[in-house]
Amino acid sequence: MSSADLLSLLREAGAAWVSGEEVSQRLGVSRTAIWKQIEALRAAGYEIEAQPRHGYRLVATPDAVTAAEISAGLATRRLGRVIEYRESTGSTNDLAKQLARSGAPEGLLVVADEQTAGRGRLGRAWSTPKGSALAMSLVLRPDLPPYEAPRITLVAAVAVAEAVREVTGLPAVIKWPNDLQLNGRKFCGILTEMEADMDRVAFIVCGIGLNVNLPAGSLPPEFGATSLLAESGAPLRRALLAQAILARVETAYDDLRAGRFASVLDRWRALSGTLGRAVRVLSVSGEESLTGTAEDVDAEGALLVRTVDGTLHRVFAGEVSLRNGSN
Ligand code: BT5
Repeated sequence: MSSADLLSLLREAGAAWVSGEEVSQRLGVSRTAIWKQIEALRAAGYEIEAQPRHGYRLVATPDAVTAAEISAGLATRRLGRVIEYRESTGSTNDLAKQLARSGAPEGLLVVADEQTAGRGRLGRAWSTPKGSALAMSLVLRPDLPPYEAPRITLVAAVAVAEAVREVTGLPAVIKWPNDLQLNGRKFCGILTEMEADMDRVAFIVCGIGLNVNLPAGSLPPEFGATSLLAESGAPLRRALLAQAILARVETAYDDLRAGRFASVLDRWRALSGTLGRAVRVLSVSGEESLTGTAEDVDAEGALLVRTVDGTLHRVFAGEVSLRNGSN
């Protein structure tokens, strides 16, 4: 018996007591073994009442992103059905890539309570303080040519924006190419990486970093960052948000695989804070910039920017800043 088995039994019972005898019978273990697992669960932050006459009762669960917490109530069919949890790891994207290389199936989720070397694009760092953020990476094996891989970033951005709106009611918007913002401040970043040959993607790792319960002011001001807690004033159970995100990613990913990517793009457009705005796009090297109006995003994830001379430019990478506005 693992503590996860005991936990699901207690969860099943809800607010009711489960007798020691029932636990012993259903899990086929001794009272002493049960007690050891109760202690292990308590050490992990679960509040469990124990009374000789009644048995055991689950009173409170910690805000954990463990496999047990994310699995309980997860409504997906394929994504996140297998979870690799780490209390602390360098980068969940790195671990997911390593597992994908050794054959991890589509849908594997790597999640960590803390990242010590979280990564953004172009070798930038991503902060994931312990106990308050969501850092997770999905292994996907879509049948796509490599140039269509950026679609996965659009899929994830739509899914996160929809999930955050659903769970918190906050008006999350997407900022091209891979940020999500609230009130012009970034609370989530997406890092999509792939391994491919010339024609086909071997696997994609889609990493999502989200500031959930970070207190306002806990990140350096130059990040222009915010968190869901800072915006709503209410702490949120991270596992609940992870479940909502996974469910939304699965739907959008199914749309992509079934030839309905146009519907994902339409939702991206509707959730975008970039389209229709006057923008300045700085190239990856930081040496060139383009000023114009962000007109649209295309099926390869490129931003279409119209400059004053009327030319439409396809921009594949870069940093966007909104003119006459904040970030
Ligand atoms: C991103 O890069 O926004 C992608 C971040 C992806 C993180 C996830 S977490 C799970 C998975 N495992 C990983 O190792 N990575 C993925 P980029 O657009 O390059 O933005 C990076 C910049 O955002 C940094 O240079 C900082 O300015 C800022 N930043 C760093 N940490 C932040 C945070 N927690 N919240 C908001 N901004 C942050």
